[in-house]
Amino acid sequence: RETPTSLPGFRLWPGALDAAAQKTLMDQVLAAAETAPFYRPVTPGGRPFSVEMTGMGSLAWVSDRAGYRYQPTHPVTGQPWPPMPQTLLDLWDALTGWPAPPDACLVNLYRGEARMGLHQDRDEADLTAPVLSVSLGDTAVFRIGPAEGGKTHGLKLASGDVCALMGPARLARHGIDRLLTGSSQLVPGGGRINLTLRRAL
Ligand code: MD3
Ligand code: FE
Repeated sequence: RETPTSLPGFRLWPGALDAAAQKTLMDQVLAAAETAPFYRPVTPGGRPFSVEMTGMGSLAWVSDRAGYRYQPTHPVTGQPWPPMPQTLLDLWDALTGWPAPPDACLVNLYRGEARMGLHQDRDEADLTAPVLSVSLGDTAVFRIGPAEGGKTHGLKLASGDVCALMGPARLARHGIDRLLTGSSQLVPGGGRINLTLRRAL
């Protein structure tokens, strides 16, 4: 698969997780969702996201009428987020080499027509720290372009693919156009799960 050479700081590891590792991680996410169920956030304007979300780790990103922020508790249950699986901490170390561990994992669930519009991730305190993304389940068409705007590049993210956004790519505009529904059987009931590991604080 081709990677966008025009975006220094974007790295893609196709098939970084083999089938067994994908299944293990899927089971860990499903176990976490038992105590921290997927919920549908709303924008500050009150518009529901088409993506459902939950989190793991000491913090996770939330959105509601009060705005976007990282918080230590699930917005529906009020309970702390479940811990980040060690496998994800190890993956962060191996692929980013960043000296500090991620403190937040946002878990996005896409089903059917769910998508995510082009945006920048800038709610984290330290925008020099990388973001690591792990895709599970159906393949998605991911779009990424320069922070300043301009031409974007579409590429497929398949189950087991991992990408990192670091340095000059950290403020890239990016989103998910659509799913290739039925391309994987990994997510029970179908769809795609994306995990993003970050340093929020
Ligand atoms: C590029 N998630 O959670 S992951 C998000 O597939 C988000 O659910 C998408 O965008 C998803 O904010 C895309 C790939 C990704 C994640 C973070 C980035 C790309 C990024 C941060 C900066 C630049
Ligand atoms: Fe994002």
